[in-house]
Amino acid sequence: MGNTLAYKILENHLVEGSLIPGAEITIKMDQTLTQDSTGTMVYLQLEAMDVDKIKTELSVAYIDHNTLQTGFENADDHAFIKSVAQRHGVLFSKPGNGICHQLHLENYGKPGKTLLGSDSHTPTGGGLGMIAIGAGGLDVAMAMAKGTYSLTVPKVVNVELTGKLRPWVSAKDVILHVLDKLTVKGGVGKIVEYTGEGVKSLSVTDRATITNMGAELGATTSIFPSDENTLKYLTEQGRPQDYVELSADPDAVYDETLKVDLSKLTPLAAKPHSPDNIDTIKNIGSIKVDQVAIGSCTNSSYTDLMKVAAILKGKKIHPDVSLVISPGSSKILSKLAENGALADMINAGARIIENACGPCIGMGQSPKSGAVSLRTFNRNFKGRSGTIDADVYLVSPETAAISAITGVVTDGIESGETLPEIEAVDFNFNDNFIVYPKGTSKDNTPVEMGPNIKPFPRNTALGDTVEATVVLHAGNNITTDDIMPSDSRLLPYRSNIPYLANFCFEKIDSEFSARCKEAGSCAIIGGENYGQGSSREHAALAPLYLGVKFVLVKSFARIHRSNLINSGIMPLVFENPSDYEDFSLGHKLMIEDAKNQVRNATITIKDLTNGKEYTAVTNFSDLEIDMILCGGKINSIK
Ligand code: MIC
Ligand code: SF4
Repeated sequence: MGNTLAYKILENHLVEGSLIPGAEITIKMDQTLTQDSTGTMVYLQLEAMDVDKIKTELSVAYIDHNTLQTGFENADDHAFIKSVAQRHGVLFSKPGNGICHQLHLENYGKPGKTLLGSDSHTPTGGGLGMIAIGAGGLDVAMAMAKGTYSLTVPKVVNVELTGKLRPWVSAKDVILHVLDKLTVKGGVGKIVEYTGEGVKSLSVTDRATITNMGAELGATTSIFPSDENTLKYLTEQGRPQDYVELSADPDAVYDETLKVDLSKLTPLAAKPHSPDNIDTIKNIGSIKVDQVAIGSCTNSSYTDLMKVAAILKGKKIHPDVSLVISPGSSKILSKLAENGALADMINAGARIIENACGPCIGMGQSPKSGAVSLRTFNRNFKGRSGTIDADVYLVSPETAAISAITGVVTDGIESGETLPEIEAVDFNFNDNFIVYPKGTSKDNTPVEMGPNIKPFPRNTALGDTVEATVVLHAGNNITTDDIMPSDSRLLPYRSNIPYLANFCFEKIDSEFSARCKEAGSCAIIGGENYGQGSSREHAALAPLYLGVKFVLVKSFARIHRSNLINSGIMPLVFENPSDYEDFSLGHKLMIEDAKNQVRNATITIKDLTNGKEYTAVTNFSDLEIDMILCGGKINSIK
């Protein structure tokens, strides 16, 4: 029986455990990446661990999320990260260099290597044949300190691609189609592995668009083989020596298979307010568009932006549309400037903004009230754009560009326009945005701590009896954007949990933090796929700060579940999902003999308000039990 590519790489990196789905393993982590909005916590934690030498082959700290610098806070965070990076032998990518995932793909990703990133879209690296996983900041700090990462062995889903995409249909439509089939929780506990002759027709950046948005499936990661297209990409980036050929064995056995005929796909969109709310552009019809935003780690590659420039060339943006473009990296922007494509965009009436996450995380460019915004991004959760009543549609760069001209949602195929082939180019090596550390051992560079950088909250060891008041009864698919909103107003406070905690769950329940403070010891009840989306551990740290002891839901998203455990908060799952209905705000809950109960497969929760008893599934590994008993990962290491 042959092996999948994912398991081959995991096997090569196995430090502990065996590759059996559901078992816990520890793997060697070759590389890590951080970005600034999760990075401040990562480096505070790394400092707290007091390590002499980081154990990874390469670690990079990118600055790409908080680049507005509306006050001193963002710039202080950048300076803090730069100083700790310097101390610990971590490469520092200055603001303006571009978006972490695009930059990592261009400059550092290597087929067959493992990468852990404090950002949920780290699986972008799967486009190069890496096992690239998104995780909470503490796990990334640990990976730097120890060179390893522990995870539950995922199942492997095979997406078998045949055929070739038609013009106006692109990689974004492939992943939107997969999201339509598998949904935002369909990938939980799974790796999505792409195979089939259709793979050959997709470039590395196409593949990276697909693996990037695999995060929206809830998957642990997604991966493509490493083949002649990979060599071509690495050669264009000036590093052909990093190429190795990699693929699954021809007789590899998968847990599930989804067949996709690329030639049958049409332009698609994810309608408001979920990445799996998919429809064809044709069905959506000619809705009037107010804003078009092109960029983000999903669709900001050179080829994507060259296609956009070709569509815009000689045309005029519709008078009612604001088109903003944020290139993925400095290399891409400089190429667009050199070859005239940037002028084509500007002359058509596009607004060019910084190479950064920008509007994707609500850092500027919020659309007007009630706007329809077409975005080439990966998430369209309600309010994420910064405008609570905006309708955000996720589309391909081709659909975005043509719609910016027509002013209505437009299917490029129906438009009858021809799309030119984009020629590949070689990029010049440029590391002028990179600050190199002096060495890989800890040096004595002083840590620069601005006044907004506060210590992260720490939990205490689990007590014998846990009593908690229900402070929230939430629905399905709660995102970490719901739990800890992020926009230009709040992102500057990512290193200040006491302040940030005041805004916890703000968008769905403005009384939440006040209620927690009054209750003292709190419990959250939720539905399916609780904590989907971002890897931000702030969605666990703010509840920790507010006194949340456990979260009892129908099911969890992977990264958030880990972040809760890392913070010493118990993630519990209803044994009987219909019990969910019994709970409401103010119920007093009690877990007796908690220290022993957490070691069991299930736990009994008494509801002192209605007098009933409920069973919750724990499913904790030995490492997780230890963290919960100690009150979080840092305590458990100490
Ligand atoms: C996102 O796209 O939601 C973010 C912002 O990149 C997050 C990280 C964060 O919250 O800082 C992610 O995807 O992990
Ligand atoms: Fe940045 Fe958006 Fe990508 Fe998150 S999804 S890393 S905010 S570009």
